[in-house]
Amino acid sequence: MNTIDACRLIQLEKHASGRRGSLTVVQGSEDIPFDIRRVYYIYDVPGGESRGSHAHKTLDQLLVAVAGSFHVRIDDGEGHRMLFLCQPNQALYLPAHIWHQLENFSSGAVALALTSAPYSEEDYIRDYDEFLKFRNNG
Ligand code: T46
Repeated sequence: MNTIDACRLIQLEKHASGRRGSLTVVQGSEDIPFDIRRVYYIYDVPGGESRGSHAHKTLDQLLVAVAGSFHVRIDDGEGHRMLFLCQPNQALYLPAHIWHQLENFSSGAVALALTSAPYSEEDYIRDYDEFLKFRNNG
């Protein structure tokens, strides 16, 4: 069972090309510890709204603030931590079993998620008491 200590910030390489701007690459199983099977992104989040508020049974993810910024609250049932994502070349590795919530989105923020598996509603635990039971039985 993963704890919040397994969540970590990964510094991605930034290829700066002067006036032409910057480019960052994420290679599955090289820059991050899983193969990338799916990509989704969250945007147009109104001020004060949050996303997530669930845990995954098996899904590993990488979250990046490719524009703007947001906070990610991570919780393993015993402790919690708040992380701030604000750079397109910094990623949060968020493994399975961690309750997470994205909040405090800045105006224009875009949260990019690279994931280890296709979408499956069965993989979600959306009730916090059920999450605690899952962790205790795991
Ligand atoms: C997560 C946080 C950070 C799909 O049809 N396919 C997909 O791949 C995804 C991710 C979502 N959807 C549908 C399911 C819902 O009808 O899009 C709708 C919104 O999804 P959800 O309410 O799960 O969105 P969030 O922001 O609460 O959660 C998402 C991810 O689902 C989740 O894996 O960790 O962002």
